[in-house]
Amino acid sequence: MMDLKTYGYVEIDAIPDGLLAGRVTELRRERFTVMTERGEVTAVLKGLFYHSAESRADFPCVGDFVLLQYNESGDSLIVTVLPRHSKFSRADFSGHAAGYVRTVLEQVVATNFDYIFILTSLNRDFNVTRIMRYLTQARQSGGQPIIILTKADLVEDYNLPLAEVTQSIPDVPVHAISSHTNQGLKELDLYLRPGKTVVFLGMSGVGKSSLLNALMEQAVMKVESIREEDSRGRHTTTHRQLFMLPSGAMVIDTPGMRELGLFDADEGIRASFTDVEEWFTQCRFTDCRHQAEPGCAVLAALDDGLLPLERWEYYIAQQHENKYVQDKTNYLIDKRARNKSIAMWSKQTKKNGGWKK
Ligand SMILES: Nc1nc2c(ncn2[C@@H]2O[C@H](COP(=O)(O)OP(=O)(O)OP(=O)(O)O)[C@@H](O)[C@H]2O)c(=O)[nH]1
Ligand SMILES: [Mg+2]
Ligand SMILES: [Zn+2]
Repeated sequence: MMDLKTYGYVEIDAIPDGLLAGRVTELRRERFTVMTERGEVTAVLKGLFYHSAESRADFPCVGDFVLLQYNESGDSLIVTVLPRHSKFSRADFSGHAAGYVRTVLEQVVATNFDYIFILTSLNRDFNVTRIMRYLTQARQSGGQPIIILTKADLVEDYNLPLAEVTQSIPDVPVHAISSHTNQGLKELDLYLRPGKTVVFLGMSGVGKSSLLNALMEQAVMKVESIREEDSRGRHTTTHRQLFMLPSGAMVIDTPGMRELGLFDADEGIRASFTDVEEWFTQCRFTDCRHQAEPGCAVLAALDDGLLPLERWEYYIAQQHENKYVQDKTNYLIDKRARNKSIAMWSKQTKKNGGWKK
């Protein structure tokens, strides 16, 4: 018998008769692996799920605690997803054909984690702006972001990039590590405590699965070499999976993302850029666009060097990225509403005996 509590904290008042609680550890296509007190079971969604869920984001995801109808001889049925205490989502640009984005959906990457490890390689691809893009999203997930600089063994001196990160992002812990030499891994014990869950995020090839393997002290995930010169990852990991480390902490390994769309990231931007937005309150006009307005505190701060130009540019870049996703989403919602009204209208017309009476 396994105690589900070791798989993280979950508040379950009373489990209805005949149902079993568990945590989703793996998702491949439509089939879930769920850790329960009866051990690992495979499960699918109960049919009612497809009718009651309002969006795909309500579907169970790796990290979720669920209730299921246990089936001894086949797939169990997931009937409920329990409330999430954290969630990381990205905008999913599926249906992306010939530069034409057809759908932007919220894709939930992982849930119920305590920490988000944002991994970036110290190789040539090192880029602080990219870390900040992940950070914006991570800050509103409900988990605590930690920045992990990987492949420290590939650079002679990582103190420079390390300083660059701590300067741009003063409030988030940063660790430089190597999964090949185990350098810096001990520092991570701080987070990898029993019952805690960590999700690994970062571009393909940065070494997420390598870090997992190093922490597991065995190869549980496939790792494939990349060309370090141009850092093109091979998208080796293709599904998400939760592992329990020897320490009793859990890690969710994820596939590297091609692009990280921000999803409704307004709040995250506010959290990330309080030092920038503080200047806004000092502009002469409340509707200042900080472009050429007289009495603009942002322009003055840029002039005086009190607000570093790079910092301001990061902020603008982030705003644009977010607006892009929002516009796409609004467009879709408008379109959906329009289609719905057309459908209702034609139904009504039919009921009234057709268009021409
Ligand atoms: N030198 C060095 N190479 C590393 C280190 N960690 C990972 N690598 C290499 O980087 C390449 C990619 O590693 P993976 O662990 O597969 O990367 P990933 O982030 O899981 O990639 P995806 O699954 O595609 O998202 C492999 O060749 C690893 O051996 C490290 O600490 N040092
Ligand atoms: Mg991987
Ligand atoms: Zn201004």
